[in-house]
Amino acid sequence: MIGHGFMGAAHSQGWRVAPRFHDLPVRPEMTLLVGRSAGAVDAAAEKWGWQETATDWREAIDRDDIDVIDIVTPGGSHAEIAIAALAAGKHVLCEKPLANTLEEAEAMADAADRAGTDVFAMVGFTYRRVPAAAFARDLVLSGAIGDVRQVRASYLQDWLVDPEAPLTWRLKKDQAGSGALGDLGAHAVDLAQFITGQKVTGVSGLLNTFVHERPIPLDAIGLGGTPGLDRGQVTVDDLALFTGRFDGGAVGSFEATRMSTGRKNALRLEVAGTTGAISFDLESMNSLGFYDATAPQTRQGFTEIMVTEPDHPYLSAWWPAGHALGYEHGFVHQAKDFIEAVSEKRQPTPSFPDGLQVQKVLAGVERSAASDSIWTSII
Ligand code: 4PW
Repeated sequence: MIGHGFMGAAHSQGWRVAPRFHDLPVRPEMTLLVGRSAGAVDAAAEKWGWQETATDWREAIDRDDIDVIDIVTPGGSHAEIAIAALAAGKHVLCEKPLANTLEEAEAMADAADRAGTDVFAMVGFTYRRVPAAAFARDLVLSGAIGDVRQVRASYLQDWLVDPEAPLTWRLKKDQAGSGALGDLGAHAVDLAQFITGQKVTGVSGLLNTFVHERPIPLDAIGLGGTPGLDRGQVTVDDLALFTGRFDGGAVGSFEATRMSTGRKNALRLEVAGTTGAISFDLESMNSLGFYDATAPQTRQGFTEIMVTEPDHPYLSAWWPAGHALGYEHGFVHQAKDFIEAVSEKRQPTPSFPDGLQVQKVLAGVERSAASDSIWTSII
């Protein structure tokens, strides 16, 4: 695994726990953890259970005993590492968004294609693996809400409300590609497409930055860090708002921000169809709202389905009915799905072309937001 920040901790949990709860065809060995600072990577490896460490990612690519490269670095290095790994015949799991730019994402999808039919690459849109989200897709694709007409998707967090929150890499375009758009909006787009089975074909967008300068951090802790005395420029969006059309005829609205006061990790999706609707909220991730418009009128209303039954997606491996799961289980399911697909020589999803398609949506929003011709001023 290359990188050992917040996502490094989450992915480590995935690799470690997946073979202990799920019956997998092979058991992953957590061989090598790579990070630029020797002290920090050693400490992370000790804490999360990696056998060895290195300070140069090329060491992982060069080793014959490593089959999978997991990339959890900031987006600016995804393309270089993934392309080198695929050229060396390694399977790749890469954190989202796939890359910082459309060009990089295209090069990554090409590299995955060139790697041949026995080498696989997947992008880490983990929330697909939350059981309630996977169940929402099952419901929608089985026709339980009829034809999908409307999608309302938002991903709201609030860790950047404070203007003194430090200028971490997620606020720098060269490292993160974009702000809330790529960090959170990418998840909303992937989840909307996954649950509806439809692809976004066009967008109209607005991006806004509320706080233009922040303290440069002295260290990195989770999503934040300790603010220092020097200040630097924020070079990404704080808020992305956009509408989109889907290839199956649906129309959607999307909102992504890390400045929505009071919302901590609210990835929400409401899908309205001709005979019903579903409503998902990551902050209540063990349940799913379902409305059945074909039920007798006197009994209609959104029902809260507890998605904690063994017959719900992923849940047969866990606890008795009603015993809830949490954030990290998505990463366990991601590791499970990746290991199963790769060892059975099947393409795991979402593939790099799937990641590229989301990147096209992000790039479209940026183009639209920068274009005066789409914005209609009324004053
Ligand atoms: O899944 C989310 C990420 O894409 C997490 O909640 C945090 O926000 C970390 O990065 C983004």
